[in-house]
Amino acid sequence: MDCIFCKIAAGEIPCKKIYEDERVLAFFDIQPQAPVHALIIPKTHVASADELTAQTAGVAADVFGAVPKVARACGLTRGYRVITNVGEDGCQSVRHLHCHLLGGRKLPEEMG
Ligand code: DGP
Repeated sequence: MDCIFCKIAAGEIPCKKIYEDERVLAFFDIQPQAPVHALIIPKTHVASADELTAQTAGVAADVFGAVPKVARACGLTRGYRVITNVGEDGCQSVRHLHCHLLGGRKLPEEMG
């Protein structure tokens, strides 16, 4: 499968790693939109939140379970935002489920 995040998870494409365990990987976004902009991905390929099922919901739990660890590793003591884009209207450019973790400044109130 030609998936850039699968290749990053497999170590075939380098990244600036923040956190890793057996099921998830977190690394800095290549196009940061905040002083801290991390991505958290499952090592298992799921295309987006829209593809989740009762059988694969644990993949989302793994990603969300890593959120506080990544936030602490990034020093985000004042809060942050977690976003997952889905599909064309959601402006999802990489079709591998991922959370954006944004922080390091007061973020705009607007969400869309
Ligand atoms: P989204 O638009 O929600 O699918 O976000 C995908 C993000 O992935 C986007 O902010 C840019 C980032 N990205 C794409 N390719 C790479 C890469 O090769 N390395 C890193 N670190 N980030 C990438």
